[in-house]
Amino acid sequence: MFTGVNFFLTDELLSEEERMVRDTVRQYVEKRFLPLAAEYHDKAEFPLEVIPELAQMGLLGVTIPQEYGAAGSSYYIYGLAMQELERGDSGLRSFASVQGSLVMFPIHRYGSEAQKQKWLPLLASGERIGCFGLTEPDHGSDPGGMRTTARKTENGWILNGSKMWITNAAIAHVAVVWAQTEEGIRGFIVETDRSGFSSSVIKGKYSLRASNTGELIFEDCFIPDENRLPAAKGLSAPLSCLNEARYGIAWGATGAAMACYDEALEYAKSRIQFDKPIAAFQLTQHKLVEMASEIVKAQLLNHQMGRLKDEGKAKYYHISMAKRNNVHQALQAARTARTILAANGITDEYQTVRHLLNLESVYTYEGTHDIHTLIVGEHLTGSSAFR
Ligand code: TGC
Ligand code: FAD
Repeated sequence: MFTGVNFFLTDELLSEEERMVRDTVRQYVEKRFLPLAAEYHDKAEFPLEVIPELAQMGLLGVTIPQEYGAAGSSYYIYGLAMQELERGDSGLRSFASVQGSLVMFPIHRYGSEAQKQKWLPLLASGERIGCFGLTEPDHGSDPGGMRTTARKTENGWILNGSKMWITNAAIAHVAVVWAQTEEGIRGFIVETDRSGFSSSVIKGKYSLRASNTGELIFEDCFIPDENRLPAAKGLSAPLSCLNEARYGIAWGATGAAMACYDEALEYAKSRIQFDKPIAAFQLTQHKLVEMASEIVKAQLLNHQMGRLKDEGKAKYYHISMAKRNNVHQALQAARTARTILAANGITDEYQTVRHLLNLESVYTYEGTHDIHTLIVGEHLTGSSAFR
């Protein structure tokens, strides 16, 4: 049984409730998800069967208030839950991130009361799946340049354009879509059975295979007025949703690092070469110490970020620093763990290589490592280096 990494007694930083939620999700991942993980990675599908179970545990829209059918928990609990889900697979955490932070959050923050009443309970229960369309084929790091348009007509809007690399694209019932209008960028709730809407799956991924990734296409797709998010105005609206998801990713990546470290440590203690466990060689110990040290640092960063977020003091640049650091370190940990597992480390008998492949996507999505460098750099220096 996975017991986490408690080297600096970071478990003592948790309240009883926080520890209980963390342990519940941990056990779920261990007993229910991990036995499925390699199979779904191989099939390149998201395991739809887990959705009602995630909902049951309150993991869809963790911080959305209970009056809308969600858990109404703290951001700290949200973070711990994402850590444990990504200990299983980044695709599992991605599903929860997108549903909660990128679909339910914008509806809750920018939607009308009618939109909230209609959509949030269905999304919290997993009866409806959502996706978030910001990135386009020619606009990834620079979403402000998006070309998808929403043209005003009588009683509604006509959407034209496409969104690329969208998590849940082909399994979603509803998409939160960002488009250029005459008044600037606006957000729309688009049911995926609307005429003029289509989606396709991106095949051939080596990374995040147990996650559905695809394209959204809008061809004169009519959206009624009541589907526009009334309070979402300008690029800051979708960027505010990214802050929520990036927060969860900083915790999640730490979970993936913990999984790789745990697997490498256990392997090193039992694998004998030159008549000794490889854990007894100095070079292996150096690798394990580096991994453990970076995990502890990431845990402490998450802890402070989580407390700040619950106090309303976490700024976008805090979250960027944590996403940047923790994903980078998780990727390093996965690579190092793979070297300890050596040949065995390239098979799906072990989790490490799956995490390693997944983390390549995590390094890129929700703002690449470079973009987060520039976000933090701009805050530190006062000079923007994006353009
Ligand atoms: P810039 O001029 O800096 O900003 C435009 C407006 O937005 C405000 N703003 C923010 N607001 C909230 N949160 C933030 N983090 C914000 N950053 C900026 C800013 O104050 C301004 O407001 P206003 O009122 O003055 O208009 O915009 P820019 O065009 O220069 O771009 C800035 C940049 C590069 C930082 C941003 O565009 C960016 O973050 N790019 C990365 C794109 C990205 O992260 N895409 C993610 C797509 S979703 C995804 O990947 C899901 S994967 C999920 C999963 O499966 O887990
Ligand atoms: P580009 O923006 O083309 O960047 C290419 C390279 O140039 C990168 O190394 C980048 O860091 C660098 N670069 C760019 N600009 C600068 C600069 N100013 N200075 C220095 N270097 C720079 N998007 C969604 O909207 N919704 C989703 O649900 C979603 N899910 C995703 C799931 C997966 C599996 C993946 C891989 C992506 C997903 N994305 C999603 C898209 C993701 O957010 C983008 O891939 C990401 O923002 C980067 O965009 P890009 O791939 O077009 O790279």
